[in-house]
Amino acid sequence: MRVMTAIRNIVILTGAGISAESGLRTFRAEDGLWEDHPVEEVATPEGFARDPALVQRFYDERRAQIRAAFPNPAHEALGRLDREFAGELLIVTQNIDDLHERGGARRVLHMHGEGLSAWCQACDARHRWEGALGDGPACPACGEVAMRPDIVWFGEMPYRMDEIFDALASADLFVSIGTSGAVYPAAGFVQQASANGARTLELNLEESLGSRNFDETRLGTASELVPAWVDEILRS
Ligand code: BJW
Repeated sequence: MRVMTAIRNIVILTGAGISAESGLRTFRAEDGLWEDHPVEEVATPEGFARDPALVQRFYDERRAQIRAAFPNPAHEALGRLDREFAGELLIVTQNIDDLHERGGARRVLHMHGEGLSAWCQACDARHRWEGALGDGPACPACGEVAMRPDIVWFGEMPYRMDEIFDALASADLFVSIGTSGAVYPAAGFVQQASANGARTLELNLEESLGSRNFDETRLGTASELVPAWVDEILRS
């Protein structure tokens, strides 16, 4: 058993479960997004090459949903943690929504990209994008019509992996919130953190594929578990 010492360095991994209570659908629940669309159709570069109009429509709809959603108490609690925790903190999110930022968090890394960002395939520029891409807007930087959602699809390299691995190497606490542990490399972070000596905690609605890898799992909704855990950390 590990001896508890003061926590100075926290890495948090979040997944779709933290935004579920804001009305954004998770991926692998019964009402999961992939029901209407097989994953190969909308979340792979091959799917995009095959039918760009369909994929652009799919993400135009997701972008509108993100803009209509609001942060819930779990996002707000992490915003409070970011403001009040004096140590090192990194919130690595797999989510493409901006609810962490709107909940007040600043130290956020979007490893699977951002729904409100567009990436020009002609000049490599990225632009904040709140409207549709399906009607073929020109890139504000180069004028070409070649923009795609700035999302990491299956088979593509997630963003800023070096930063994530550095943070995992020095974390003394790793917390996973609302993720099924089905998608790599994120699903392997718990083992990475653990091997480097971090305590590991999972907060999830139900046991996940990775639960057995955590020192502790707490089951319940993110809007209940996360504020309670943040209180605990800020009191300690
Ligand atoms: C609640 C709650 C509430 C509900 N409160 N909780 C074979 C073996 C191993 C790996 C591979 C393999 N074959 C291929 C791979 C690699 C592949 C992969 O992992 N495939 C798996 C299917 C096996 N991965 C990749 O291709 C990645 N790239 C890659 O690996 O590059 C190479 C590399 C090598 C070495 C180092 C680094 C990289 C890219 C993955 C891209 C994922 N993209 C997506 C879609 C884009 C974003 C979007 O459109 O929104 O990202 S897929 C989708 O899954 C999305 C999510 O971010 C991601 C994770 O899902 P998440 O967040 O866990 O959601 P759910 O729905 O699965 O779970 C929700 C959880 O919440 C559940 O547990 C609920 O219980 C819980 N919950 N309500 C608390 N109220």
